Amino acid sequence: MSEVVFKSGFIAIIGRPNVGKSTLLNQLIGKKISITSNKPQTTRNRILGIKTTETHQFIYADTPGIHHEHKGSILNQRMNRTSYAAIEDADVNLFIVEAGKWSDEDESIVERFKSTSIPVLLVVNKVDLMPNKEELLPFLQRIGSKANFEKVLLVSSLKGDGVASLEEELQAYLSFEGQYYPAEYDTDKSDTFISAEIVREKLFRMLAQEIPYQVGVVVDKIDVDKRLVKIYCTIWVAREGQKRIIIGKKGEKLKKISTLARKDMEAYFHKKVFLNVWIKIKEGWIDSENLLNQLGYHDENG
Ligand SMILES: Nc1nc2c(ncn2[C@@H]2O[C@H](COP(=O)(O)OP(=O)(O)O)[C@@H](O)[C@H]2O)c(=O)[nH]1
Ligand SMILES: [Mg+2]
Repeated sequence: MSEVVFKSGFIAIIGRPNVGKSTLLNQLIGKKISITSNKPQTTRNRILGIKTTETHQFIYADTPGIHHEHKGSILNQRMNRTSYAAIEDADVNLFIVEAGKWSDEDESIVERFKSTSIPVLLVVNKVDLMPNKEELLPFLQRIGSKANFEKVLLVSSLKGDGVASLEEELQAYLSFEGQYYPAEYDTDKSDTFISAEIVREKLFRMLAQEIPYQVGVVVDKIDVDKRLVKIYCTIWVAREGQKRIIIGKKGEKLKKISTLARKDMEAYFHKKVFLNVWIKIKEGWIDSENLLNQLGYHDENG
């Protein structure tokens, strides 16, 4: 009988904004690690989700969506570079697309993949929105031949369909004979980072189109007691008007954002949470190298 060798590896989750990358990561890990919303570019950093089984350690990198750069801020450019770096760091890449949809942005990501020798699995997500699988066939034929994909897999990240077989397929690509992270780790991110992300998710979900993109969240301090976690956080905005919108009439919007965030934090920490949120104005933070570093958007290329 041959002995089973434990194997680990990195899997990058790549695709244009809003195709469901973060939803897929959370489904693969079985816990909310990466925030999601129906607005593109909710994810700004590379976030690792780690799953350890008896025989394998899967290290998934959720990435910001790759988008056209023409009118990009420094933050936007950094997000693209983060995603490109993840492609090159992986043992295998998952190229996530939306069932029945194909755009120029998908096309330019394919071009990226053509210039690397790292294997790519094509993952067609949101198949729950196309219950008639026959309608999907012409689409699969058209995009399946765009590059040298190892496999084509159909999933619904929202419902979880196809996610277990995706994990099974991935085993073959994990090449390191050992373990990178302790088995109990499910992310590489700190409590500070995850807490700030939770607040950011609520801003994305509660505010109209433009504003969430101009907002940064920093958790300044976390005090962990036996039964209570105290979290002090600052929302950075670019203008006075944005501050007013976030606060809302009689402070109601901010109160709602804080309450929703606190509930998610309590689920994450398994403890009661006291959350204190400040809003501060700093003009042009989105193009300030300094503040971006402070907020944790490090330039992956140096
Ligand atoms: N119907 C459906 N919606 C999905 C699925 N996966 C993600 N979504 C939704 O698509 C939107 C974008 O998801 P998100 O994970 O934030 O996308 P990302 O920008 O690629 O990380 C959210 O509103 C998700 O709920 C899916 O399999 N089916
Ligand atoms: Mg995302």
